[in-house]
Amino acid sequence: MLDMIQETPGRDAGWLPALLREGYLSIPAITDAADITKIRAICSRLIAVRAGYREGRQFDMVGEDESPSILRVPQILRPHLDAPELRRTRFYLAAEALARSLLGPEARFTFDHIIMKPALDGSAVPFHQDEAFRDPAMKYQEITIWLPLQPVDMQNGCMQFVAGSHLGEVLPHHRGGGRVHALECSGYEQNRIVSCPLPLGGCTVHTGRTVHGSGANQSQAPRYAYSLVFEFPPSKCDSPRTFPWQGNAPTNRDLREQRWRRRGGVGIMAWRKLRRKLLGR
Ligand SMILES: O=C(O)CCC(=O)C(=O)O
Repeated sequence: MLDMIQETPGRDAGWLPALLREGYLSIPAITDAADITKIRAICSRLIAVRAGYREGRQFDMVGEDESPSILRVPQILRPHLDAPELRRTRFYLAAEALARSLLGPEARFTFDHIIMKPALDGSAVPFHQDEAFRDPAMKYQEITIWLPLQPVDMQNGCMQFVAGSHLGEVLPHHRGGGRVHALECSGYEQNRIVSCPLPLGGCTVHTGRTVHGSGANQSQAPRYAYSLVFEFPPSKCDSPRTFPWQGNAPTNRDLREQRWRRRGGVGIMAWRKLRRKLLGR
C-alpha cells in the first residue's frame, strides 16, 4: 500500500515519513472555526432532509436500515452531489493541497462522506480497512482526510488507528450483524491501537489499508465528521484476491441503490460522470 509514494523532494517532508511509517497522521489544525460552522450546517441539513436516501447514499451504518425514520448512525456517501459547496470550503482546498503534497500532484478527489453519531448513542464504528469495501481486483493508493466538526476525544468518538497496520494485507472482514453496512475486521494487533483526540479545526489522515474505527458517542451532543478521499487512478492487482464478505446478502442500502439504478439512476450516474470529465474535477 502506498508503494508509489516515495520520500522524494517535493513531497511533504514534514508529514510523509510519519504516514509511511504509522499509516495515519493526527494534524492539529487544517481549517478554522468559521469554516467548520459552515460545513457542519450543510452536513446537519443533508442528514435532516435524508439527502440521497432513495439512491442508497444515505443509510444507517450500524443498524438494519429499514426506514428513513430510524437511522441510528446516519452516513451519507458523496454528499458533494447534494451540496457542491462542500468542494469550495477552506477545508477542501487545504485537504487537496495536503493530499497532493503527500501523494503527488496526480492525486485526485474521488469520494466524500458524512457520519453523524447522535448524543448518548452506544454505537461504535467497528475497526475496519476502507479497502475492504472496494473491488479486490484493483490496487488502490488512497488517503482519507477526516475532519471532525467539533472537538473530539474518547468520550464522543474520536478516531482510533492501529499503528503500522497499513503495511500488511487486507484482513478478514465480516458485517457486524447480518445486513448491517459497516464491516468489522479481525486479526489486527489490539495493543497497537492509538486514539487521536483533536481540537476544533484538526483532522486525521489514514490510508485505505490502515485499520481504524471509533468509539461510541457518550457525550450530550451529536458528533459529526466529514471525510474527503484522494487517490491515484486504481490499477489492476498483480495477484488475484477475493473479499468473501462482499458476497453476503445485499443490505437494505444495496437494494435501494439497485432499485434507483433500474428506475433511471443509471442515466443520472452517466450524466454525473460526463459532467466530472467535462469540468475536469
Ligand atoms: O467517523 C467515524 O467515526 C469513522 C470514520 C471512518 O471510518 C472513515 O472515515 O473511514
